Amino acid sequence: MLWSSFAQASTFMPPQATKVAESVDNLYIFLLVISLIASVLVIAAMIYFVFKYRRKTDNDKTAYITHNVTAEFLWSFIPLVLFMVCFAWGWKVYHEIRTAPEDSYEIYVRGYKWGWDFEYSNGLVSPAELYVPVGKPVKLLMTSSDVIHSFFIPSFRIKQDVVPGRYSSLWFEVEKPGVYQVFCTEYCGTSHSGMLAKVHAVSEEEFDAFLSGKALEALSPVELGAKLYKTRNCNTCHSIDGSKIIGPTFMNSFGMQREFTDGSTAVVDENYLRESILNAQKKIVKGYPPSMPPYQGVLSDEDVKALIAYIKSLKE
Ligand code: HEC
Ligand SMILES: [Cu+2]
Repeated sequence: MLWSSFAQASTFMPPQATKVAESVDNLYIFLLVISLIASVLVIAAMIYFVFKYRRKTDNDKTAYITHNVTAEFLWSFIPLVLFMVCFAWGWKVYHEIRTAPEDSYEIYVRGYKWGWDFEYSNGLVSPAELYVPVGKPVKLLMTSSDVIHSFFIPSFRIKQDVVPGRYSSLWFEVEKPGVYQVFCTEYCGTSHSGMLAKVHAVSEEEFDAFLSGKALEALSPVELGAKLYKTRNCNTCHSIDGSKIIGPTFMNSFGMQREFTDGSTAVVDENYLRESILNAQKKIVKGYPPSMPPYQGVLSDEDVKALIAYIKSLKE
């Protein structure tokens, strides 16, 4: 549709991947256009009156004006009509965004500091990668295991707070296959900006293959660890090239001697890595802040094993 591609181009929005995105943009550009027209009219009238009614001589007198029914009616009635249009249109789009179709495919979402887990009806848990079938309505049931987060997919024009202790929901139907970015849009601490995920909108067959878990099992522990390092956002605090970010680098860390804030020391071995990943607060490495979140209950034994294998592999 011409209007809607105009809407997208003129608002600098990311590509519209859903029908809802189109509806949101259309309303948005309507608001933008009428605001623009109103501003031009008001400012033009103002400039015109400034010249027309300016004080011309020292003893100019202001005319005695009581009121003007026509003018007063028009400046009330025209905005009223415009506001009612915005209200009705907005309500329609809001309704579209809030009501998930009955036959939606349900996926559970868990937000935590700092990442997203997606859980499917067959028990498969996918960190940071949300796979959905194209052309089918999908409903997300979302909760948080710590603080308030917010789930935002710009290309779908939808966003919803994710709150501990209750479920909130969102729905969408992706029209075009592709990969779309997810952001957390509620400031939630140090790595809030790294709290990212990707939506993979794939064909029905690819979705079924993903659900059967084939793609995941094919990874070796080191490969899985490398993947978790990114999807679990370890990379926001730990580098793998020797540089210091927020935490120590993983490069060459295995086998090193570590000194802790309480004066004790330890060699970096498998058990130390395991404890550091699951409960970093137990031993704080000297010279670093105690800012690493605990991963107990977040990462599975399998995940921890893979991360350790990955850290061990980073030697030069
Ligand atoms: C918010 C930043 C942050 C995130 C995210 C984070 N860490 Fe850490 N990590 C730290 C800091 C800071 C330290 C050093 C202080 C300490 O010992 O707790 C540390 C220490 C460690 C240590 C001990 C390192 C050593 O060389 O002694 C390991 C192992 C570790 N983190 C693994 C991980 C893994 C695996 C992840 C991802 C699942 C992760 N961290 C995510 C900040 C972070
Ligand atoms: Cu967040």
